[in-house]
Amino acid sequence: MTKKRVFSGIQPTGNTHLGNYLGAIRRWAAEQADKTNFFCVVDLHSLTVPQDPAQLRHETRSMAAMLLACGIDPQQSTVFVQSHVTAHAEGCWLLNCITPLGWLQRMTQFKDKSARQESVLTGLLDYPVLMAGDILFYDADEVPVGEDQKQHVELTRDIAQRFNALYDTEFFVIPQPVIAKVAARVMGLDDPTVKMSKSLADKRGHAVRLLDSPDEILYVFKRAVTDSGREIRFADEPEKAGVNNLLSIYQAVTGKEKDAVEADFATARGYGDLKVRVAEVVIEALRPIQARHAELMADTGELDQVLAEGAARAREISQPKVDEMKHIMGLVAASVHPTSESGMPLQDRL
Ligand code: ATP
Ligand code: LTN
Repeated sequence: MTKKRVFSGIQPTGNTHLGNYLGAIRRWAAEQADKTNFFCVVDLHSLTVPQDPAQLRHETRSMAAMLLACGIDPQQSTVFVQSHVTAHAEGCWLLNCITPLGWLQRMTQFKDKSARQESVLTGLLDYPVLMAGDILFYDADEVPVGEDQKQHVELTRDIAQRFNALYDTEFFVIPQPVIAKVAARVMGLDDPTVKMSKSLADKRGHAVRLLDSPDEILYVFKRAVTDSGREIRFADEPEKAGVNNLLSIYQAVTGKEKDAVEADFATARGYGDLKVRVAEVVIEALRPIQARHAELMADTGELDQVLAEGAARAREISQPKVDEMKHIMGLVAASVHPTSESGMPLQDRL
C-alpha cells in the first residue's frame, strides 16, 4: 500500500509555544514513520505581518532546529524552508487567479489579525492561498494542524475542487485536515478564552514558550488564571476553562486518559498544587528538547545540510506540479535557452 502524504507548516515568528508543540509538532514527529512527510518552515507566511529582517533570519533557523529537536527525523521526513522552493510563490500566483476574493475576506484568522493592525498588507489576505499551494503542490492527503487552521484547510479543499472543476481534471488531490483529539486548542494561561498564540506570547504570563527556562515556566503556570472554586475536573463550562486547560495540557504531556488524570489530582490541595504539578511535567518534557535545540544552534552545519537536502527533495515534487499546472492553465512552457528558437541572442532578434 502506498503511504499517505502529509504536509504541514509552521511560521518562524519566534515564541514557539506549548500549543504549537502539543497541537502540531509533537504529532508530526509521532506519526512520521507510517507516512511520507513534508514539514515546512513557512517564512513567506511570516512576511504577511511586518518582521525585523535579522530576527526573521534567526527565527527561521531556530524553528527548523526546533522541529528536529522535537523528534522530526530528516531520514523519514522532508524538512525545508518555504522560500528555498520557488514553486510555492510561483504557484500561489496561479491559485490567486482562480480564487474568489470573497472566500478570503470570510476567513476568521484574516478578520482577527487585520482587526489588530493599523495597516493590513495584501499578503495577509492572500495568506490562505499561499497555504493552499503548500499543500496542493505536494499532493498531500493529510494536513495535521491545530483547530485554528481547520478553516484554511477547508478553503484549500474548495480551491482544489474549483481548479479541478474549471479545467475538468483531477489534477489536485483533495486534502483532509487532521486535528488532534487532545490539545487541539491550548488556551492562553492568562486568559483561557483565547488560544495560546505566538503573536500574544510577548506578554508575560500568556504562553509557555518551548525555550523558556524552568523558573519561567513555573512562574507562568503559578500565575495561570483559574476560578474561585476548588474542583479539579475536566469541564466544558466557561468558568472552568482555566482548570480545563491545565488538565488538558497535563493529559497531552503525560498521554494519560481523562479518568487517570483526574485521579492524579484527587488528593491535590487546591489549584496551587495543580499548577505546580502541571509545570513539573512540562519542564521535564521540554528539557531534552531544549538541550538538543541548543546543540543544533551552536553549530548550524548539520542544520543547513538538512535544509539544503530538504529543499532539493521538495523542489523535485513541487516544481513539476506547478509546471504542469501552468500548462493546464494555458501558459506556454519556457524554452530551455533564451536564444533557442532562432539560435540568435534575443536582443538581435528584436
Ligand atoms: P500566530 O499567533 O502568529 O498565528 P500561532 O501560534 O498560531 O501563530 P502558527 O505557526 O500559526 O502559530 O501555527 C503552527 C501550528 O501550531 C499550527 O498547526 C497551529 O494550528 C498550531 N497551533 C497554534 N496555536 C495552537 C494552540 N493554541 N493550540 C493547539 N495548536 C496550536
Ligand atoms: N497557516 C499555518 C501554517 C501553514 C501551514 C501550511 C499549515 C502554512 N502553510 C500548510 C499546514 C499546511 C499556521 O499554522 N498558522
